[in-house]
This record gives sequence, structure tokens and C-alpha cells, in this order.
Amino acid sequence: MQAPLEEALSVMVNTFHKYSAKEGDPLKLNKAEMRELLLHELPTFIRGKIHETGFENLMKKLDGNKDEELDFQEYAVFLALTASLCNEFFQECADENNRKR
Ligand SMILES: [Ca+2]
Ligand SMILES: [Ca+2]
Repeated sequence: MQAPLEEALSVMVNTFHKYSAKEGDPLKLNKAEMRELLLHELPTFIRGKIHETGFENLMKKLDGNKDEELDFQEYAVFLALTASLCNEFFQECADENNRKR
């Protein structure tokens, strides 16, 4: 059995390939693939739907080499940002719970 962090890392890698292999370059996520990944793998975070302007901005920010697709490194930046948001979110929840006590 894998330790939880090892399992989480393998999920992060496998999830990329599951969607990147659907169309065109199998090692890059195009917009349609990224859209599907967000809808199916982060449904709670995006609250069930994609906001078009937010999505376009996200793609632009993440697409470091401007080829309109996300390679694994660009996707890794996205994961790091998402993890950082999670950390802030849970930190705020913890602060709020502490204040209530
Ligand atoms: Ca692809
Ligand atoms: Ca790119």
C-alpha cells in the first residue's frame, strides 16, 4: 500500500495523462481537455461550472510558453496554486473555528 502523499502524487500525474491523451498532443492539455479535467476532477472547487473569462485567464496565466496548451510543468504550476489556495482556505477555516471558541 502506498503512503497517502505518494498516492496523491500518482493521482496528480495519472490525472494529467488521462486528459492530455484525449486529443492532439498526448503530452499536453489543450483547452477542451483542461476544461474536462476541471469539470470532472475538481467539481467542488469550480462549483460545477466553468466561468469563461476566468477560464481564459487561467489558461493564459498557466501557459508559460504560449503554445495554447498546458504541458506537465505548466499543469504542475496549476496544482501548486490550487494546493496553495486549499492551504489558505483551510487556514481561514481553522482561524474562524478558533475565534468561535
Ligand atoms: Ca492533448
Ligand atoms: Ca504551454
